[in-house]
Amino acid sequence: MNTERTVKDYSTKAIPSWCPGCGDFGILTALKKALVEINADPDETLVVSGIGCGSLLPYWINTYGSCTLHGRAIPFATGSKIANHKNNIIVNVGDGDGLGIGMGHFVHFFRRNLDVMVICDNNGVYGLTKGQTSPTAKKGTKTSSTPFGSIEDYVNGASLALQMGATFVARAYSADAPGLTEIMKQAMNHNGAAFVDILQPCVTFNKQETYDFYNKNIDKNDLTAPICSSRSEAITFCNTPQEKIPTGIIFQEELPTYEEQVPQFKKGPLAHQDISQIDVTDFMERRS
Ligand SMILES: Cc1ncc(C[n+]2csc(CCOP(=O)(O)OP(=O)(O)O)c2C)c(N)n1
Ligand code: SF4
Ligand SMILES: [Mg+2]
Repeated sequence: MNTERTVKDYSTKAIPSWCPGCGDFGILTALKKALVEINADPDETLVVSGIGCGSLLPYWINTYGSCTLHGRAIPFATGSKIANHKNNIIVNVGDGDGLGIGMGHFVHFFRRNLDVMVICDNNGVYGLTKGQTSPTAKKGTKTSSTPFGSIEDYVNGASLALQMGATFVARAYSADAPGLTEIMKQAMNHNGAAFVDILQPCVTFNKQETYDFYNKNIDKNDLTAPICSSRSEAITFCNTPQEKIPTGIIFQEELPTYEEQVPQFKKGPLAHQDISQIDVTDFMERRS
């Protein structure tokens, strides 16, 4: 345990405007604790989100932060990582943000294996716009947009991330503070693209996946080792209906990251390289 920084170093004076009891509070607290555990320098940490209730998180954490456009957190974070690959970059998306409008970015992101952690505030609704059914809502979910129950089946973010090459995939519960903190810590320590699906009760609009529901239906796995030992086993595991919802580290493997394979990064982050003396005349002539 690091003693150099405390949660206070990542805290802001402003108080979150989430509804009392919202699962997003647990995510913010666990993220701060995980940053303490890895002793992350707030000046070298960037939290990027899109638009949504959970996506307001960068306002209330004392690191660099950006609330981008709805569904566009991942391309913004990718550009930031390319510009300075030494920074610790966290992407925080909602289920609508990451797996609805932003799904194209979500799937391509994982095949690149950039060393970035993506967390998804998975509440099964579009919270900010008053609780419409989101892509992760189970078939039959009743909300204002599907009053007779949704007809479509749901998107399984963990399975999708695995199929696209994510090298660390986990599922956590926002009310399990120690478990979520430990999973985030391991995801940030992992060298590669990590995805953490966070079951997050929306106390205002999701009347099915409540704290009571999750407290009864979660199967908490030990966090000392991944649940599955191969990618194919993990994909099958995620796609097989279980009696209870498993949380824990589903799969992890070490593969070369995108950053390690870009020759230009060997001299250090692009943002720190002196480009004042670069002569592009030859390059421009060859292109004309
Ligand atoms: C391009 C665009 N389309 C739609 C919206 C409206 N909008 C804002 S947030 C949101 C959904 C948020 O849901 P989710 O990502 O699940 O986050 P939550 O609020 O549940 O945390 C939508 C549709 C928008 N801001 N921009
Ligand atoms: S609407 Fe739901 S997700 Fe949004 S702040 Fe309220 S409880 Fe949280
Ligand atoms: Mg949502």
